[in-house]
Amino acid sequence: MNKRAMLRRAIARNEFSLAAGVHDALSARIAQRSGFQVLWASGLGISASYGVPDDSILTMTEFLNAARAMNDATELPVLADCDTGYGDIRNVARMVDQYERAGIAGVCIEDKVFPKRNSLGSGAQVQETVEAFCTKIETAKKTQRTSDFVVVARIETFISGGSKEDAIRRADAYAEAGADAVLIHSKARDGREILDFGRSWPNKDVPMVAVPTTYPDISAEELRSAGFSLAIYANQALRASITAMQQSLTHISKHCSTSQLESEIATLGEVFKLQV
Ligand code: SPV
Ligand code: MG
Repeated sequence: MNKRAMLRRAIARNEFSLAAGVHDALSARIAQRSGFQVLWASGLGISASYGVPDDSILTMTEFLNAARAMNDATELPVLADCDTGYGDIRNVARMVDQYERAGIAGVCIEDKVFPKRNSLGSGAQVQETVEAFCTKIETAKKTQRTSDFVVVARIETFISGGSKEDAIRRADAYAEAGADAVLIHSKARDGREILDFGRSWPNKDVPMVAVPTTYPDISAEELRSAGFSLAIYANQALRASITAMQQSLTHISKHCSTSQLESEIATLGEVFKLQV
């Protein structure tokens, strides 16, 4: 099965899958070996790997190169976080053309105005009009050459303080414009608005995606029961690696030795196994 068909199957309404947010080929391989079905080429993760904010600072080419490396290194389908589509509809058309040529299974674009700010940070969150974003989705769907390329529409209503009614209105409009799935994002700590949205959206054909970062007490199983098909664990690998690197490097600089650390860190043999 090709990777686009794999992604379609992974997110089908009657299926449930887990995606790991990754930022390079190495983290993508580790996610594959850990049992995930889908890779999320995280804009936050890729930006962090360059040491810059996730605020539309990197170019499309830098995000694409990272997604291509993940795709080439694994058998898993890559769903690429493409922020706002990197500009207006002409940027969206170029983006779809380039990601599709690189073999990426699908792209996700969010209904915020370019340049966007990371959804979980303190920056202002400015949403596109429904009409403007529908034009972006239509452009993406018209541009794709392969019928199974996936376009996910991400709704930032809850991120920008909007209502459930607005989120549902947008989900309906984006589905009508041709989106293959909708991602509903939230920064609430209890996850209630996400579960509520999942249970209330009447569309039973278009898959729903959630990103349980700020609401870790909601399990993947609860998301599944609320009607979601994909849970994206977008930044846990990045955060785990930051903690591990900080602890190990602080240990070495303090003790000027690695003898007490060796059993805590991956062996070179494990590194070599990830390089095949
Ligand atoms: C990402 O991983 O880049 C995302 C999810 O878009 S979030 O950081 O929550 O916006
Ligand atoms: Mg992102």
